[in-house]
Amino acid sequence: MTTQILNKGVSRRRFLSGLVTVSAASVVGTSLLAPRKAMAATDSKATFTGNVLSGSHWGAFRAKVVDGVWVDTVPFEKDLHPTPMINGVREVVYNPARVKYPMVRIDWLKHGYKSDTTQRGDNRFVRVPWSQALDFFYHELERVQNNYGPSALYAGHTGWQSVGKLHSAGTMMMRAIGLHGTYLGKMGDYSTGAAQVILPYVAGAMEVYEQQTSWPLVLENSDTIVIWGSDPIKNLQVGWLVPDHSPYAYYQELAEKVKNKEIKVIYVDPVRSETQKFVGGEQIAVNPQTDLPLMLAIAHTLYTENLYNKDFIADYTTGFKKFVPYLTGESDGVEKTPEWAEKICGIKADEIRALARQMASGRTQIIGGWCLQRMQHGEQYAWMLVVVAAMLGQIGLPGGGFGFGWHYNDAGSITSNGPLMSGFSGVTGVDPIHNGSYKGYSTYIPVARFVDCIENPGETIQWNGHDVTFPEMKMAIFCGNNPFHHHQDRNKMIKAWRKLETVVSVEHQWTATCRFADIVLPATTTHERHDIEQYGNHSNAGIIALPKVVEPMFEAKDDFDIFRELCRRFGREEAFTGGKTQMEWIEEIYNGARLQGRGLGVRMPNFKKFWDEEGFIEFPEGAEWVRHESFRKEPDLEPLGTASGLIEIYCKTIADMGYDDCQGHPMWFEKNERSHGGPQSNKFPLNMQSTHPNHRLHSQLCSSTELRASYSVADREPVYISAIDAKARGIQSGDVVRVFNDRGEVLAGAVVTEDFKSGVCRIHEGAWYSPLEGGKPGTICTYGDPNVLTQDVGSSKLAQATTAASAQVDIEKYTGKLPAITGFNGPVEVTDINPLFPAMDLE
Ligand SMILES: Nc1nc2c(c(=O)[nH]1)N[C@H]1C(S)=C(S)[C@@H](COP(=O)(O)OP(=O)(O)OC[C@H]3O[C@@H](n4cnc5c(=O)[nH]c(N)nc54)[C@H](O)[C@@H]3O)O[C@H]1N2
Ligand SMILES: Nc1nc2c(c(=O)[nH]1)N[C@H]1C(S)=C(S)[C@@H](COP(=O)(O)OP(=O)(O)OC[C@H]3O[C@@H](n4cnc5c(=O)[nH]c(N)nc54)[C@H](O)[C@@H]3O)O[C@H]1N2
Ligand SMILES: [Mo]
Repeated sequence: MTTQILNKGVSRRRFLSGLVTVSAASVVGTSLLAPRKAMAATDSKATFTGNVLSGSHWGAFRAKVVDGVWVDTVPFEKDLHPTPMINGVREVVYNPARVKYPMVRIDWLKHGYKSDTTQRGDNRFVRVPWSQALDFFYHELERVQNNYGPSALYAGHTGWQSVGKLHSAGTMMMRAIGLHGTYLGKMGDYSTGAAQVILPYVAGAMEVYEQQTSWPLVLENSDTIVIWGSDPIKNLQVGWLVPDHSPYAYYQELAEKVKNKEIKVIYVDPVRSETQKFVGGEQIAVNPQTDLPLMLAIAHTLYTENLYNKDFIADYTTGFKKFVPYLTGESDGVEKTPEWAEKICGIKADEIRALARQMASGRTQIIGGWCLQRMQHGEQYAWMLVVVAAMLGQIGLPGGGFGFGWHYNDAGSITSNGPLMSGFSGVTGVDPIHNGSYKGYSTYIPVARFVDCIENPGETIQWNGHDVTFPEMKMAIFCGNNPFHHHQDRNKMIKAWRKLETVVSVEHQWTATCRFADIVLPATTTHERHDIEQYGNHSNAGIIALPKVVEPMFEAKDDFDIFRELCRRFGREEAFTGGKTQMEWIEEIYNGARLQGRGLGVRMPNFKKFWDEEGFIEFPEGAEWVRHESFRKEPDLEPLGTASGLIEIYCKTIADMGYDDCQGHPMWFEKNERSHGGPQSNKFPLNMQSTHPNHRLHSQLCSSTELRASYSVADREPVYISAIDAKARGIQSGDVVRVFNDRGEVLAGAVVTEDFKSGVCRIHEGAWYSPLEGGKPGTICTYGDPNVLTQDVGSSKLAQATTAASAQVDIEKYTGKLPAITGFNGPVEVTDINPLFPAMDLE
């Protein structure tokens, strides 16, 4: 998929070719392995030359610094499978989109909260002094709390920020704003919004973020592994904490076993994934959004051919009897046979039967991804996968059952015996100054419905058995996330945004969210401040120091200092800092782990030795582990967290909510738009995936110019299109194309590929929104943001999660004059206005 675009005359010197699987020691020069004495917290950096060990969402690395400038990046020698993205991290510090100074949108500077909000997005800003920007921020908090109360202030919406136990940008924001007043919060996230709501009812836990069975046990015990809509090789490149990439070694072993026919791996995916290319195996190229019919037909086969585990169903589940009439068609007149499913999902009935028999023929591990729950009725996929696993009866056995988190956070690695570090806390126990009334509005909203909330104040929706009444949002604060990348239906969003009086963005990259903000505050990157982080996610392989690599650029301040100074304005500075400096916080976090380590028999050096000399501590390896094993061994003593303590194939709690779009057992619901003969497919025949990027973390690194040049096509974000669909449209690799539907249009660079089934295309999420006419709804995006094309409706009344994956588009060759790409150059600075004497009435 990526190979055609990796040779564009860009200097390839820096880029590793694919995942580096050789021992990194052969890549790392000996000088890099020397102790890091020179990097003490107190050292002057301006002229520093040397190597700094640090970490990121993309892994740990040694930064090569010359005269205070970060010039090169070498993967950490303990990371045997570093991602090529590590080379883009340096460019987070140095790129044209860095937020350099506090900036205020010109019309907001003139008229404050009464500004002309239709100008938002035109990207004209005025540089102001820090003190003034923070005065504005504080003034707006006061005004909104006094005039409207907490429900008008939205400040709990967080995102992928950066690693570091201290500098958690979202936590800093919530701690500081929470000291000033209460505010409107959010529930759930974009990642697993549907699965995390339904799985606790069905399987007793969220399942998505939990550790999975240790890979060595899977490799030893599984006969078949079914990877259902998941791409671990692509997605394990990043981690919420610093990833150690240790699972890649197991995927290599798996590839060996596939080659030797010891394990069969089957991918249910409309696309030949990076994992399939890495591991090998067979693909069931299901039509997009039709996995439920396929799963139901598997269940039907298991049932009618008597291949299901009756003892497991009897002892560990509840409600099977209420589900069977749906399978047989007794309840709705439609028998869920493979022949029925074939017409919808595009997989031959015989192939479906063979798949069901294969799964029942031995030990089968089911690995489910999350994209399938990021679509309409996404809850059904998660539920039905558990039901199929329950019918196979191997839940809790090594190498059997289901798992929903294998592609995330080093899952399947062996968790160490080390202590876990705590972090900076979002709550202080100190009362806020303002604690006003929510006036009958909800105190929280489901996160993916936040634009609906702005658009429809007063409206009541259903969410997880509750009424949620949208308040009238007036002010929103974003810190460590990028809603103008992550939210769906950009043009709807731009229109709704105009209702907000004041938007604050704390950022180090001039994202589209900054363009659509009123006050922009420049933050430092991780690499311009000190911090500490866990090395390895589920593996918790150790602790790594994240010392400053370079001095802060321009006027950037640490989130800690930004919010500390904000809190000073209302007398809560001490409450915010807890009376500690940043280094004291880092030391305390370390010492907490050190103390815990003693109880575990893990000896750690004192903080000074760790920080000044070692910089990295490795924990002793822990024991292998099997997910759901305790439940299987002792269902009475270790019940699941469901109402019945059992797996709920029929769930009374959900049935009692009375929702039409999520009922008492898993079902197939038609989508409002779908490819392959589904609704809207005549008009917009291609399902557009906006899966997670192979070359980025969401929108992060998109502004890394050199890295972007390694994958962009004609300077645009790639759109992957099947050879058949490309031929029918006269499109070739390298062409600039227009991707469009009734919601909007984007330009993108075509990559024609045999990896995609006809009727499916893909633009990775996170491509920066780059409007031709900034702020104008409907304007074409010159770079290729897929969220111009996605729809913004909830998955169902149960979870109200994002449905980004339910999007239909068409593509044509673009023959017009090519517009320049607008997204990556920062703001248009207006200088003929005196920022110190704004016309704005601060009342
Ligand atoms: N169409 C479509 N849309 C999607 C998805 C999809 O699959 N398809 N996936 C969704 C999912 S699962 C997710 S998790 C979201 C991700 O959505 P986000 O979390 O909003 O995405 P990021 O691009 O990681 O945004 C993080 C922002 O924080 C900034 N940042 C980094 N470090 C710091 C810091 O130290 N301080 C401050 N103040 N800022 C910092 C970065 O520059 C970046 O702009 O996207 C969602 N959107
Ligand atoms: N490189 C990289 N890794 C990441 C991230 C990143 O931004 N970059 N983000 C991280 C985050 S925050 C999250 S939430 C996770 C996301 O993890 P997921 O949501 O699981 O990942 P995606 O990459 O969106 O999609 C996974 C697979 O679903 C398949 N798929 C799409 N539609 C269908 C369908 O209709 N049926 C079937 N059967 N399969 C389908 C896609 O082809 C793809 O192979 O990834 C994490 N890992
Ligand atoms: Mo996510």
